[in-house]
Amino acid sequence: MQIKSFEEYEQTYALSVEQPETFWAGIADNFLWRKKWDKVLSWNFTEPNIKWFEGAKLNITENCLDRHLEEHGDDPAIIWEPNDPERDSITLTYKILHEQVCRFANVLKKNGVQKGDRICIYMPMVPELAVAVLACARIGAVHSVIFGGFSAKSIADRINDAQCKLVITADGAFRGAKQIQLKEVIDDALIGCPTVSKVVVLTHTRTPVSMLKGRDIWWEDEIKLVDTHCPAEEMDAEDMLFILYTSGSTGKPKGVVHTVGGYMVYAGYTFANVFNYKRGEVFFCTADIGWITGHSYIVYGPLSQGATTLMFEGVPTYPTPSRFWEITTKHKVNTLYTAPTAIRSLMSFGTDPVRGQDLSSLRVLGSVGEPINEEAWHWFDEEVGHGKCPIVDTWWQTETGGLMISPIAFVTPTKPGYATLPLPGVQPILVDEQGQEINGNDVSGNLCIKFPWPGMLRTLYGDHDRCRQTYFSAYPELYFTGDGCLRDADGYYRITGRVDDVINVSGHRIGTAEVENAINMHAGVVESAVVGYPHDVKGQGIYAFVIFPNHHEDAELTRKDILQTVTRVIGAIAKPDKILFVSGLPKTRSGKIMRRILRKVAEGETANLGDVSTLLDPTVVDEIIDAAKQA
Ligand code: 6R9
Repeated sequence: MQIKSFEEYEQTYALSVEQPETFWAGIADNFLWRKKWDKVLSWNFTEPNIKWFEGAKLNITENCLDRHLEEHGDDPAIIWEPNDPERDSITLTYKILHEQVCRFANVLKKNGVQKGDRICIYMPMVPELAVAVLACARIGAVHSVIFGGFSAKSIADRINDAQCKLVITADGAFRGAKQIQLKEVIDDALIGCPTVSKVVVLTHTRTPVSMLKGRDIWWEDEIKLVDTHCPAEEMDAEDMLFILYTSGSTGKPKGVVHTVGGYMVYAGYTFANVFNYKRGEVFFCTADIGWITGHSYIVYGPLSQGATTLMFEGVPTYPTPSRFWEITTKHKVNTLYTAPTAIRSLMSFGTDPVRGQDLSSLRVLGSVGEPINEEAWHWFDEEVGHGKCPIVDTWWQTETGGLMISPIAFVTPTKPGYATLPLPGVQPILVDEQGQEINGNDVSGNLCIKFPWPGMLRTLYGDHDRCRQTYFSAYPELYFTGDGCLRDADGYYRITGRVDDVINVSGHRIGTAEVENAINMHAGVVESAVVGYPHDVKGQGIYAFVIFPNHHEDAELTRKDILQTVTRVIGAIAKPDKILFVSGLPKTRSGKIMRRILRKVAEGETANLGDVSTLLDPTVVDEIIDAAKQA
């Protein structure tokens, strides 16, 4: 499946556009199917209705596990590096991972889980998390993994939206110097979740936890009661594989749905190609499995290719800012796939931490999650890659399932800040506000995709109409990404950032409306408006303008109360970096908040605010500018 030269890329790309079905059938032939498809693709972007490999039967875990056993059963599948460098790392071979997955799948079955049931997973970055994900897939249960930074309320909303039957969690998680009480958060969440009848709890931090009789069971006890024989459930290509919640323009998170066949082919194909993975190499993706990057490039993509995937429990700066480089040295990492925010944060510690380590094993570097600024790109290139490792700047989304616009390592000439060119099968187009295609080069517009690819989302769980409205209605017959983009004179793509009300904080998507809703829940808050602003490390920070007429004399105290509320309602990841108390918000006569103005204020660019004549009360702007200057 690997493309070896730029010429071959061009030919492959042309084939993928001219004969998409032939192209993808050829790729899909590299996977294990119990029965091949009757039809490669049927689609329309109006409803939308997208089906890949219709009629095919398979189980993704047979591709990720069983098919490697005979020849590569003793190869390492997962290397786990704990938060605490003093603790031993753990290696699971394909044989052992297969056994553990089968065993845990039997635990799920024994506890009443059936094909199609939704399972919530809220776990630390430990091998059992990958085991839990794959065990669901083994028996056809739909996993919904929730990142460990979300609050009880966020979890409850997600569990209720998907009507989950069972939750898999752990007592706690280690994150750097901190401990997170996962089970306690789940206990709080489940007060409002009538559909959950069982909770499986893994022991990890050994913090005391409450175990409710009849509901809560220990992972370690359960696996003793079952054996390791668990035939894989036969799935249709279009059966649901997982739901993953992500933020959008409105307050309510969206349950993005991916299906088995297309997702597998897409995650596997993009992994093998873009990173130029060679068997035996160690692939280190620093994301958490709670995000799409972890789903596709820690679990499914690498394992489908028989790769060795490294799972790291901790954070880049613990116990010191050389942790990533120590891990690279210790496990002879060949590919390091991380986020610009991590690079910027590590850059701020200077070159000592990185120069002290042996990074000679590195062959390919990757970036994901947000635009990478040139300074970070060069630092990554020079200090980490020593000028010899291609950097693949991979643009994609939860909704796309896998990489979309990205260099292919050793094939596509790279350019700092550019995701470069579309991968085979991906047909990007730039449109103006009216939806007219913008042709030619040296142009910019809104990024859309005009033809389906196997990894694309199929629906939003329980709300197909919202899926249509969000992605397929802005521009008829196109998938709208929500990103702005430019195409330079060479035809290279550079993603410039979201054009909707989503902000990207440390590579995490956060909806401004979600944060506003959370702030507004705090007693005393009349109204709020949230915008993003440039932040040196996080990429974007969260700036909240809050109307709070009678706040505490000590404004700092009220600010902390608001932060606490946001942490309760969404989770610590959504805490505003700045809160400005104002007496009014700039609104149009029809009552819409003019965020454009607030964005300028947040950026500190108040000299040229543009036209404010449509405002109901233009004087609030002066007041806000004054308040911002004093803050
Ligand atoms: C994979 C992932 C998706 C949003 C996306 C865009 C931003 C991701 C990027 C990038 C510039 C890149 N984004 N990769 N922007 N260059 N290489 O991050 O998924 O969490 O759904 O976020 O992230 O704005 O629309 P997700």
